[in-house]
Amino acid sequence: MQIRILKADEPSPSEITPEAVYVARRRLLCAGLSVPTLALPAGVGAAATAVQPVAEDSRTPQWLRERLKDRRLLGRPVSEDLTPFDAVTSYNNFYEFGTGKDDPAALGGGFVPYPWRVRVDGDVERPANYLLEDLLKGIALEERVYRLRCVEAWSMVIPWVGVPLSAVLKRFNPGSRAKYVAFETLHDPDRFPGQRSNLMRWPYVEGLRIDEAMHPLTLLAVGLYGRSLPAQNGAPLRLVVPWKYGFKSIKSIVRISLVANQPRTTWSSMAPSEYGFYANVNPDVDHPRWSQKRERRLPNGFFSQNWIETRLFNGYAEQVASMYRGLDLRKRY
Ligand SMILES: Nc1nc2c(c(=O)[nH]1)N[C@H]1C(S)=C(S)[C@@H](COP(=O)(O)O)O[C@H]1N2
Ligand SMILES: [Mo]
Repeated sequence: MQIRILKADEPSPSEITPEAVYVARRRLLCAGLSVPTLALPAGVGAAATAVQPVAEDSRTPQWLRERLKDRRLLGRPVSEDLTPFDAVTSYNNFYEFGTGKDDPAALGGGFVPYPWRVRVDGDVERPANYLLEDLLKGIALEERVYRLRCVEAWSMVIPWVGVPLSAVLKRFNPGSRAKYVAFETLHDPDRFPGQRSNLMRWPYVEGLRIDEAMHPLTLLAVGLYGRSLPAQNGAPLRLVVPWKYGFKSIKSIVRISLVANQPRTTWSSMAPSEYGFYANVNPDVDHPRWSQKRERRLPNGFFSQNWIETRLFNGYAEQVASMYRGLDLRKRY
């Protein structure tokens, strides 16, 4: 594993590693993990954190196990506690496995996501189908802790493992017509029982403006808690856009297209009066049927729920607000 120097566009040191986590990490290191010690800039001394990896799935291929072991550790962008692995993997939205929160965990067990191919096309060099391992070749995996805020007003804090989407896109030299990036989930009703219903138009699709896609916070995740993505979290490849409502973070991606026009997206096309294309987290714009001022941070307590204030851009305003200077923040987009 490696420790990386934080760049200017990454979280400020003030947001980094509470001491307990740092101490836990020291313990982890003393327990035998070898980490090269690098000189870190002043104030970032305790920046790198490691989560204790959760046991890997026996079907995860060797190439991914190796890559996950080599993940780079970043400073924690959030100081809140991590949502426990059990909650992250048992309370999910993934309608391809059913609409209940526990359906994805219950029905995802048989889903084997390897080998996996992703089509990259549109205004790019070398449009083609790529094996996941080839798509990621040469791009360092990073561990990144992000808040995930669902439009339904619950949230989690998740240690993802992935690569910046920008690093993948840059390999394809997007042309000047590439103004948006469109994403598609696998459409395979044999493997996704939810797709046997016509609840929505399959496959699930999502999109970003090109500057959002190239933003350093935007991640293509292949793992969480130091292991490969469980099926219910979007194995083997999903988007994570931490300043937007969770539905933008499309799961089980098989196609990435660089396109000229704003692509259709699943939720904004199903209910345009409730969900916009941008879907930036905003406590001042309520959903027509509920308030967005607060969110329920999972896991629930035994007798209580943990309600906290929702923050503009999910707390990432410092990093992303400049992309939306022209937008009126009192409106839904
Ligand atoms: N393909 C697909 N992607 C999806 C969804 C879905 O139903 N299908 N649900 C979205 C919603 S509403 C949320 S909140 C997040 C949930 O991610 P998680 O289950 O890993 O917490 O996934 C998003 N990505
Ligand atoms: Mo969501």
